[in-house]
Amino acid sequence: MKKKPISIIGMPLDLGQGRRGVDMGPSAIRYATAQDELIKLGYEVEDLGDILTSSPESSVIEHQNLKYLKEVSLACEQLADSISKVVERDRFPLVFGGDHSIAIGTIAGVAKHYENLGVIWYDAHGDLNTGETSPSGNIHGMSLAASLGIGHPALVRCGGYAPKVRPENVVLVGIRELDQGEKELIRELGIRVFTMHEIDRLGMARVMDEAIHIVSKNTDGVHLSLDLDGLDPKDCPGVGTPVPGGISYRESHLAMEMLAEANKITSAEFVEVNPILDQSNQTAKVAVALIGSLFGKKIL
Ligand code: HAR
Ligand code: MN
Ligand code: MN
Ligand code: MN
Repeated sequence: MKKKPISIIGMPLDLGQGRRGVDMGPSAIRYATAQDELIKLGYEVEDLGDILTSSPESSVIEHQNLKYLKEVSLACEQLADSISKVVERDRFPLVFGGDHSIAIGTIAGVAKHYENLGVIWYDAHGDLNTGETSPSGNIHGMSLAASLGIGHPALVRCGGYAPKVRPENVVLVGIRELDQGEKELIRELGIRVFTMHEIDRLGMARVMDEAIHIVSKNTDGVHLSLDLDGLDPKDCPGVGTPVPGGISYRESHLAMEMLAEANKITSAEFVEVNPILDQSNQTAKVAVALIGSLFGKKIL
């Protein structure tokens, strides 16, 4: 990866889901010395601090099928603004979450600077629900759909435009839990999904070769949206919605190393780190280790 200067932004939002603690994700990742890791790799790094977000105590749920819609969309608008300025300054935006609803803001800020943005969605979940299909009403399960232009206008139109990405430029990796409406949307849009089945069967190397090919084919930038629950809960226990049978620690490093080699990623976010549910900050440490590999760290 070319050593473009990096701007870190913390997004301590926890209103996109129901469990407390994910708002402390940015602190946990910083505490795991993310910035030092990048400096050691030769990058110039600035930390822009955290976006201001509302807390559950000061917010009310107005719609059970779109919980904290107003607060989430406002925070995402602010994140989109900050991200956009980082891209304008020709720096690499690196976001620490926060729950996965924040991807709505990150992608809104990035996508307006590219004709066609590719997206790698590394996750146990599809995050392809809408207020109509979601079993929970949690917006973190809707962020990829919103980025594709599907869902409530307050989410879909983040940054003042829609859609951000085209289905043919998106790949999902690590998927092992989808709701009925998500499965239907995947078929309808023809989105390429590498479930755990494909990872087991083809191996991570082939999956990532294909994934990189798809997201870089007709695109001029590629965003990596990495939900730590994509990894197996044995390696990443500090997440709000763990699903057994996930991507291994080593497979994840291989994926990041292959992305570094391909040199295509132009923005990234690491989300869903919940230190309250974690053991000794293990999940944040995994995030930082993966960030190292993504930015070119090699064993030898
Ligand atoms: N699909 C379920 C829902 O919409 C669970 C989503 C859990 N999501 C995340 N993001 N952790 O990947 O509620
Ligand atoms: Mn909070
Ligand atoms: Mn997710
Ligand atoms: Mn997930």
